[in-house]
Amino acid sequence: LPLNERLERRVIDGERNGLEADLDAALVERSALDIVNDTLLNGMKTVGELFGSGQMQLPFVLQSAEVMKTAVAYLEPHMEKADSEGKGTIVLATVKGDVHDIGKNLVDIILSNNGYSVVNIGIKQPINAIVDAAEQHNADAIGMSGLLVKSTVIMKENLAEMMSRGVAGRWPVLLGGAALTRSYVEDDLREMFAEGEVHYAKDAFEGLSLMERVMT
Ligand code: B1M
Repeated sequence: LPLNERLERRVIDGERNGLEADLDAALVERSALDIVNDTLLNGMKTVGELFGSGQMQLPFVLQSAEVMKTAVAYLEPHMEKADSEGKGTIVLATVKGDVHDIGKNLVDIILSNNGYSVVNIGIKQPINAIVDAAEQHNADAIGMSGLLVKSTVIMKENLAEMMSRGVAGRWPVLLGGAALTRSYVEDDLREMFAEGEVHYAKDAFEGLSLMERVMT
C-alpha cells in the first residue's frame, strides 16, 4: 500500500508495529497536522462507521484508538508552535459519563501550540469539577467535549446548572464533539443559556478561532 493508505490502515487495523517508521516517512512530505487531519482522522472515521454498522467489535475500536493516540503523541513535537504565550486560559473536559478523549486532546494540542494555557481535567467530568477548575485556574473560558448522544443532553444540563449557580456569565463555553450539531448549540442551547455565551466548534481549528474571538 502507498504510505498514506498504509497509515490510515494502521488506525483501522489497530496495527502499531512500524507506526513510527511510517510517520517519519510521512513527515518528510507533509506537516504533522496534515497527517493527523487528512490521514489518521479518516482512519478513525472508518472505524466509527464499521463499529456503528456492527462490523467491528469494541476491543478493536479500542486498539484503533490506541494507535491514533500513539500517532498523535509521536507527531505532536513536530507541530508548529506559536511564539506567543499567555493568550488566555481554558479548562477542557469530556463531560460526565463520556470517556471519548481523542478529540478533546487534539483541541488541547492545537490551543496549547497557539499560545493558550489549557487545563485539561480529563474524561467523565461532572459540572462541579469543571466549574471548580475554572475558578481555581482563573480561566477565561470553559470547553466541554462529548461524543455520545447522551452527552449532548449532559451539556444542556451543565449549562442549566451554571445558570442556577449564577456563574453563567463568567466564562464563555465552547462545545464540541461528534454528536453535537451547530443548530442544537446555536439555536436550542443559546436560547436557554441566555445569561451566558455558548459556541459550537466543529473541529479543533474552529475551537482555536473561537478562543481568539472570545479573548478579544
Ligand atoms: Co465510542 N462511540 N463508545 N469509543 N467511539 C462513538 C462516539 C460512536 C458514534 C460509534 C458508533 O456507534 N458509530 C458511538 C456513540 C453513539 C451514540 O451516542 N449515539 C459510540 C459508542 C456507542 C461507545 C460505547 C457506548 C460503546 C460500548 O461500550 N458499547 C462506549 C462509551 C463509553 C463511554 O463514553 N461511557 C464507547 C467507547 C469507545 C472506546 C473507549 C473504545 C473509544 C474511545 C477511546 C478514547 O477516546 N480514548 C471509542 C471510539 C474511538 C469511538 C469512535 C469510533 C471514534 C471517536 C474519535 O476518537 N474520533 C466514535 C465514532 C465517531 O465519532 N463517529 C465512537 C476522532 C476524534 C478526533 O473526533 O472526538 O469527534 P472527535 O473530535 C473532533 C470534533 O468533534 C471536535 O474536534 C475534533 C477534530 O478536530 N471536537 C471539539 C471534539 N471535542 C471538542 C471540543 C471543543 C472543540 C472541538 O471545544 C471544547
